[in-house]
Amino acid sequence: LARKHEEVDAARSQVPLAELGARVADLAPCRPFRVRLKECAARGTAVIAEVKKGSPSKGVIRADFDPVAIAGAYERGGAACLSVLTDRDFFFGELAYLGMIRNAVALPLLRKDFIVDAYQLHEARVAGADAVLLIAAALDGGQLADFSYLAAELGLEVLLEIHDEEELRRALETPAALIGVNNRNLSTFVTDLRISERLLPLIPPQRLRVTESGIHDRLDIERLKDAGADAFLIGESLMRETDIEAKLKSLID
Ligand code: IGP
Repeated sequence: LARKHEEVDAARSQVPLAELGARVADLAPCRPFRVRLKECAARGTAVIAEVKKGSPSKGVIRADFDPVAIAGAYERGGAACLSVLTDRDFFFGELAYLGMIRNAVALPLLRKDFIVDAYQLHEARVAGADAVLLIAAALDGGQLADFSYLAAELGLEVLLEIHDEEELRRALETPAALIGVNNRNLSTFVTDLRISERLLPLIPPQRLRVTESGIHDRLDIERLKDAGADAFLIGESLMRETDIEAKLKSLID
């Protein structure tokens, strides 16, 4: 995360916060992330499909990576919303992918990155995000509260990611409407759907319950629905497919 702070400082010296703030005033309203998930969940299966070239544990997972083409395939395949990796150092992402994808599809977009500074929330809004990921493991209670409040002021929705009971307890102290249970152990990178089976039932149903990582097929989705999942964040198993649209359709119906 030290590297992330350096990255933010570099961005801030290029475009000062005041300048980003001034741009926010002229932006179109955000696309409704939670409402779209709820509508898709009511009709069937709400998938947040992730645009991700690679990851720290797997390296590059798609050599012919074209973020706009992938976003189009996700939209045609019936995705509810998209998650866009913007972290460059670990996930081969770019902030600019948000704007490119926003111009190409009508779906709400999540900025997937490591948010450690309020500057990144302004940056997300200006770049074209409708929602941001906040990771409980990386933020203390004060930061979670401050970032949630600022996100709401900027019109951004928050997906608050947790890995265990202690993080869940802190998440429930914030107003986050969307809570994500990450099935990936942060130190080993191993995914285990039993993490969602343990934690999803502890989340009050007024919050929208998202399960993240390690979801491969229709069987996984049925199993996680039984545990109380309202929405599914899926990256790698889609990104590895030649026919992304067909794979997504097979997960949804
Ligand atoms: C997607 P998967 O196993 O389907 O590729 O996982 C998503 O959950 C994962 O990319 C993720 C992530 C994160 C990435 C979850 N939380 C935080 C970066 C930062």
